[in-house]
Amino acid sequence: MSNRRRFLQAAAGLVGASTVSRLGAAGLPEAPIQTSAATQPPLSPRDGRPYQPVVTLNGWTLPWRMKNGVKEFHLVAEPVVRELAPGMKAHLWGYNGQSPGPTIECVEGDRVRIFVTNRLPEHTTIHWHGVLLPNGMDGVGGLNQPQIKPGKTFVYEFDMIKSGTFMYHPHADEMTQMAMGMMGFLVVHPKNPDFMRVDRDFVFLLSAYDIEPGSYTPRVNTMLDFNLWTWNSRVFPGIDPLVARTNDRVRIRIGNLTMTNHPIHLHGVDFEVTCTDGGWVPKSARWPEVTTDVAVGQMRAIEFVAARPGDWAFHCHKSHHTMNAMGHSVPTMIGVDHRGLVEKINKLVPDYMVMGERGMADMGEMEMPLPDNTLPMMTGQGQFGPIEMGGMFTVFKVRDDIRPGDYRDPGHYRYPKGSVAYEWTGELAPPVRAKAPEADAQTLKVVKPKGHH
Ligand SMILES: [Cu+2]
Repeated sequence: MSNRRRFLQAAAGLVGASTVSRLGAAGLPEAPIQTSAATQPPLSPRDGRPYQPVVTLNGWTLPWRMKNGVKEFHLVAEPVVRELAPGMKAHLWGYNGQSPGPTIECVEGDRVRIFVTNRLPEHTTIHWHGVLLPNGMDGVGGLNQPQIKPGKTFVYEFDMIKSGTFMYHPHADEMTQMAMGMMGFLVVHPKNPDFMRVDRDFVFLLSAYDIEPGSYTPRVNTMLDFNLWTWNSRVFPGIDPLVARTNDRVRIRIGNLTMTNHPIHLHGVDFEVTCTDGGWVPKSARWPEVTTDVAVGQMRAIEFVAARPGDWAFHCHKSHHTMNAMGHSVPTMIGVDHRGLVEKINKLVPDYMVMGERGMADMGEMEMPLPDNTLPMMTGQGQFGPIEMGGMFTVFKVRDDIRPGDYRDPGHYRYPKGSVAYEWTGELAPPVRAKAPEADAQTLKVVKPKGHH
């Protein structure tokens, strides 16, 4: 190799290291990195077809560049540090500085070119879940393409022939890479911006981690006993509220890439499922719900009019999924009388506390000594006291005075006078208990099947 060629290569290396955008202009689009876990404002399209952008809960949308009519994106698969909630960080794998990766948004009819650079210690690929595309772009390592080795960049290019909500995730060492947080949303907006138009459009992915209290890295071999149930790799109270103005039409798109189903429940409205990862649901095929089960590998978009102002709970209905890291082997102590026991044990173990002899609600206020980098099991403070929730829980906040495009937390709801449940302080009559009628007692006769003793 000549000295001149060596000099040119060194110069090119310098350019690449110092100015990302100049490198982009030379060939590869730049790969923006986002490390904040705050919900970023929607990214309105600068060029290309117009659309109404989505808001990624505690996340962001990946900027693109237009090159000769093709939308170019650059994803970088890499180790990331993600704050799950204030007080706990996790060492995960993700894309462009975060887990989940940035949301990719484009429009039906777009041709997209997605560069994928692998900065992980092992090979990877990306599968575009739900997208109708040529077989060689489907991203199943070994089946459709060679895996992307560490340090290498692959290019995926295809036409978005159908609008809807899709996901992306590796199809290489999936168990490890998805347990480490590698996933993202892919939203294809309809070519007609008035089709299925809403005022607010939120997206988030369900993921789950098994992180031993006091440690940082998920255990990747866990099958079911996960201890952190997350929305966009965040747990309550680290999940931002979803904010809407009274009478806004709202869509919430929820993708599930955990190992179990999640019945997602919203208070204060009835909604319809209007889209799955298979496409839009025709009006005639929808029915009203207040909970929709999102199975593994599914996306459900729910839609409704935010008719009632207030602070409405929004959560997974599996009660263990609204808890943060907990020991699964804690015995149930309801009804067990511990009087005198604590004092005795405290002589041996100074920090010992009795848990749950009247239920577990005290956990919401309990200031137990926790290992470093560990969240309380349930937490979050409301205007009336501890909310006693963790995990997959947040608040849907509807207010009359929210401006279009404003997603900031409006604070606690100010209840109109006399509209909150209150304590009864009058007389209490003794309870009248019903007696079992004689007739019922007679029919309660146990008949043993013949041949049994
Ligand atoms: Cu759940």
